[in-house]
Amino acid sequence: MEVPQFYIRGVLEGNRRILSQTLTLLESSLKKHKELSGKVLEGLLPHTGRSLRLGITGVPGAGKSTFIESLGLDLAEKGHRVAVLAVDPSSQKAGGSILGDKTRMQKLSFHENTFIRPSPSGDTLGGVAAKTRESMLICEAAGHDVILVETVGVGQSEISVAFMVDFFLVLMVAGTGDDLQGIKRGVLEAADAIVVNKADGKNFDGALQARKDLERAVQMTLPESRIWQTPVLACSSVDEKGTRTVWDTILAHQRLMKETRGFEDRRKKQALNWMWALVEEGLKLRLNQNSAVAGMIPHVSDQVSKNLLSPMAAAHKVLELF
Ligand SMILES: Nc1nc2c(ncn2[C@@H]2O[C@H](COP(=O)(O)OP(=O)(O)OP(=O)(O)O)[C@@H](O)[C@H]2O)c(=O)[nH]1
Ligand SMILES: [Mg+2]
Repeated sequence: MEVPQFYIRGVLEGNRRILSQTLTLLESSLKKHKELSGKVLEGLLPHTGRSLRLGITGVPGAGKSTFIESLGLDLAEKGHRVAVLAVDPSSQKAGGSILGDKTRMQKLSFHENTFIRPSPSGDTLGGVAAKTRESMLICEAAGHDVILVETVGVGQSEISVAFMVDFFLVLMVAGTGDDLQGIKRGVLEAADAIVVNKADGKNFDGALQARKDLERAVQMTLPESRIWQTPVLACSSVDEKGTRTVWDTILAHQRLMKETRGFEDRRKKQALNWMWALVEEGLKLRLNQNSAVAGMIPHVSDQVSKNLLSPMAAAHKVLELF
């Protein structure tokens, strides 16, 4: 096993092979790997933060990967260094498809300015999200200035991604009428833009109609007082340059956020939320590992289930021991 400096230097030099190795190290659950990756991350931290972090969510098949390939190629051609990461809760079980099928981003994966990393595996969504967040920092240290995070919008994963990016994009497809297609309120509130994809060929008219309907629905749902009014756009990820209007919108958002200090505030808030999430996770872990607590749990659980002890009193007992 190498020393931290090996990884730190390699990443800072933008060495792809070492960047990959560092991400693999980060994903390992072995204790010694965790310690090492912790040191590597600490060493890289001063070199992070200088990228635009973009999250893309949408139902399976909405075209997230195609969109990312199209936008990513366009940006890479302009000289940006693009990294693509994924949070895929389904990859823990069988059949997670995000970035699994490499052919979907073949062009992007061969470009010299890009780096693509499939979803890390993990026991919990929290674990996968944590690794994605740290992977993002490592990619930034390697000089990537645009990070695209793909997540499938089926559960909580999109919310954890929304909390780690500067711009959160919800990709939709036309076809289900004028409602918000089952987008959860939390997701809608977190969205910085909603994009109706596949606005091409025979879908074109339908997509434009869906865009209008969604716009109305968004206006009715979200308060007008926000600094940034979530726009609803339409695009085609298979047309050349079809994602450009979306990118222009992202840049306009970034300009506004930087003018109003919203950019820093958002990142600060995310960092603090992240810290507390880690504290909570750590506390739970320690609680579970505490032998005194473990010893009393069966008895206390039994009493609570038999109504001999109130849940509140039981919780106090457990916490007092800790
Ligand atoms: N016509 C058209 N087809 C598209 C467009 N974007 C994606 N597709 C097609 O839609 C299908 C699904 O696209 P993907 O990019 O794999 O979708 P995804 O959202 O990444 O799917 P998962 O990763 O499985 O959740 C593919 O057959 C794409 O070629 C588009 O803008 N127009
Ligand atoms: Mg995909």
